[in-house]
Amino acid sequence: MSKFFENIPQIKYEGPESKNPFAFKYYDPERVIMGKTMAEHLPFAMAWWHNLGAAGTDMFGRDTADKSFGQEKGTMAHAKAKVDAGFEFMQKLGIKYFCFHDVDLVPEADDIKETNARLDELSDYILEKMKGTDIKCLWGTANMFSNPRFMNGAGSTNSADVFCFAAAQVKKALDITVKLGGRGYVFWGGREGYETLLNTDVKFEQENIAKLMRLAVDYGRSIGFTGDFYIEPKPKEPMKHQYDFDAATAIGFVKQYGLDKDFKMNIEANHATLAGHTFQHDLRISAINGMLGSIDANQGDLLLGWDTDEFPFNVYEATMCMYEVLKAGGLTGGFNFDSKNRRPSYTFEDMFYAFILGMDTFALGLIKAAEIIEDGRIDQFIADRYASYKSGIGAKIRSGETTLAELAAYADKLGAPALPGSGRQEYLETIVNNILFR
Ligand code: XUL
Ligand code: CO
Repeated sequence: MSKFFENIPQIKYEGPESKNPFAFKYYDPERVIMGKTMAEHLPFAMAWWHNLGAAGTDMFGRDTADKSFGQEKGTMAHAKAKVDAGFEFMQKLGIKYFCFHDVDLVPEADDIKETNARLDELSDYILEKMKGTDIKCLWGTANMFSNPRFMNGAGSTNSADVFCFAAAQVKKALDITVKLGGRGYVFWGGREGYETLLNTDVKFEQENIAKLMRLAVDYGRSIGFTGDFYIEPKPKEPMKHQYDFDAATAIGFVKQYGLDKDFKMNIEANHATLAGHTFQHDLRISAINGMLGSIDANQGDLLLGWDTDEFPFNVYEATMCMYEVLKAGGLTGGFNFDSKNRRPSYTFEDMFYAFILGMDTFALGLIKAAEIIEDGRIDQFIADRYASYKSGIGAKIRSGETTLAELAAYADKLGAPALPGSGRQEYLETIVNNILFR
């Protein structure tokens, strides 16, 4: 094994009383909760781009972290050193999955044939590395937003040549995902949107995005990809308006274009909050449509209007997330830390602290969500709240055995109906606090 992180010990579970910064306080992979181990509930993944690539550059300043891993950046030697560092990192934390964009793996060449040859070489190297470990690919994707050719989108571009280029990248990214045993394939439409309607044919662009997705499904199935395709909704940034605004919009889109058998949602916390929702909201909307597939685990800063991709720290949010995941019966995907260290946290130790924080936050969320469900008071309250639909006129409404005229006649007899009953929000929030802090 490589030795990039030789000063960092193997990260183990030591429990909430531990003061060891290189230990889990809540993530105990073997602990059984509601019939499954924590490791089964929480298939954590490392995002290749943030963890092995992002070095702190922002719009006002350059890198603060050294992610050269002893090689010159932009070379295949560097790409391989990232594989070595990534596997050492995942093994030290007990992380079983990784996610990648094509150009996270290798430096992009001017000619796509050369980029694809590099991807073949590097994926062979990863496959070799995977042997003897239990590390696998969670999902792959194509970066169709960084290169200037995608300035007007990929599926939604005005240029048929650029559309073909996007198709070529999707094809290769699918090949590599299948080769690495990926569970899923993601479409995040960072530039699938518009800056101004004055130059945009929205219907035409949306039809073309759907065509690219259909072509991807057909090709993926033809090469033996049996996993889920995911849309990762986001309302804006980099575009002013992105078509996959939120879960509800993206679900409507896949249903409209007949893609709903093959697609689920990959919900990112910080994208949901940018759309003006809670993380829990987009998880619930996906789950009730049978489309809660995977999660990009991070958190935003509600004081800032952009995608800060912070490591998850908010235990309330994580608890409500895990409540939705448990209720939905789990994910077909996993929990990808689409999160990056803050710019001043530039050391290798910080990379480990960040993952320990994120994994412990979700582990604690899982423990608390299971306690809320097992406690039962919230579920009971919700069941009671809708009890008027269990019998009588309510049951007829639910079963569809009534007419508007019958309901109007029923209302006539009521005079003024009673108030619908207290929502008891504060009582319910007290239950959550009580379970969180007992
Ligand atoms: C960008 C984002 C992407 C996707 C994959 O906001 O979340 O990294 O997860 O393209
Ligand atoms: Co993401």
